[in-house]
Amino acid sequence: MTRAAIGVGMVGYAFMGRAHSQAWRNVGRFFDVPAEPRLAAICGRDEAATQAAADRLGWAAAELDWRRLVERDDVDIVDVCTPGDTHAAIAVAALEAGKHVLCEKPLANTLDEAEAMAAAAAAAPAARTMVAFNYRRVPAVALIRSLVAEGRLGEIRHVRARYLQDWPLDPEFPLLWRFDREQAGTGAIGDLASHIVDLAQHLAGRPIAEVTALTETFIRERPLPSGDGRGPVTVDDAALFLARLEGGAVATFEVSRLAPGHRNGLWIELNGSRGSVTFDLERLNEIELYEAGAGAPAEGFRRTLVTEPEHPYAGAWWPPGHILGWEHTFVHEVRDLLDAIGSGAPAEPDFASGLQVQRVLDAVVRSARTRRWETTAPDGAQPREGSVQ
Ligand code: SOE
Repeated sequence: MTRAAIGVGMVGYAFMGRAHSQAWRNVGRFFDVPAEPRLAAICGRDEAATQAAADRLGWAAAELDWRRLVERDDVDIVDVCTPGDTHAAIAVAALEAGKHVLCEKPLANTLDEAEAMAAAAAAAPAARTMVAFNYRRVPAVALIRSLVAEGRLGEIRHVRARYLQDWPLDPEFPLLWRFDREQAGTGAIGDLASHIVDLAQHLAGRPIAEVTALTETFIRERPLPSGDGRGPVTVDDAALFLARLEGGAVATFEVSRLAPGHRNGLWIELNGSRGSVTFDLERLNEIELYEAGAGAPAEGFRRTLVTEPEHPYAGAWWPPGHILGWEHTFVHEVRDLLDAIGSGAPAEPDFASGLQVQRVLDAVVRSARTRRWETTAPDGAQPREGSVQ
């Protein structure tokens, strides 16, 4: 059977561009998607590099101006894989042109931009939007979400999350865009905390209502990429914060880019009134589940390998025990977006969910500055009485 085709245009071709390209290429090989992605065009500013990326990653054409990419008739989905300072302009233009949009995280660099993006999405109800919080699409994480939704852990009381990396540990590591507030908005907050804030809210099924935070920049200047002197780091290296979720759960978060030995260490635990569950990205095929009531001597955390056909996403791949990796999360992400486009159901997390994460990140930045609890409410109002106990 021949499937309908759907055209994809991607802006950016670096790390995330490569990860997303592989997802668009492979999704139809493994999942029964309603339309087969056609890799219509990829866009970048450097002509030779963009053409080389098109050839290597399998895109039919190379564009040098994202406005032209967005206007192309053969592009139905615009995939935004650029630094945060360009997300809003590209995504809003794409939505106004009637395209579906997949956008890398965090949704934007500022709350104003995120609000504009969510408003553009609301004004284009036929378009599906999705923020690329890919860790929701680890089968083990998706399984945790269903266990929580079924009530297997009882009422969620604690969420405990950290995301630690060490790639810029060397003070001689260059001052890339990720260290520049103009281009990246924030440092570990936008890059790393955005993921665990999204996971915490998604897994607990409740939004964060207020936070109290501290941030630190340990390495305050780095060599300029040109090799010509040094420049200031204008973002955070690390952030720690406490949060209250609506409905009474409490949470702790820690993110750092300067945690030696932690290459890409995302870890999250939820404790409910009846059980606990933990997930560690460095062992991403597993969960550790504790369910109270088994009684001695069987009571304790139990490891489950999440590769059975009945587990989320896993059945589309290999036989049980044939483990999956990081790149599969992007395949799952575009599968879910294509399904939403096909069915007309909302994609998740959409721009409204991305905006909620942005409100939390904004409250973290404010709280680190004011040294007070800060609300995530849009109008700055304190959480409604009773919503946070
Ligand atoms: C770098 O810190 C990075 O690539 C993040 O930008 C990604 O979102 C994360 O998934 C892996 O680390």
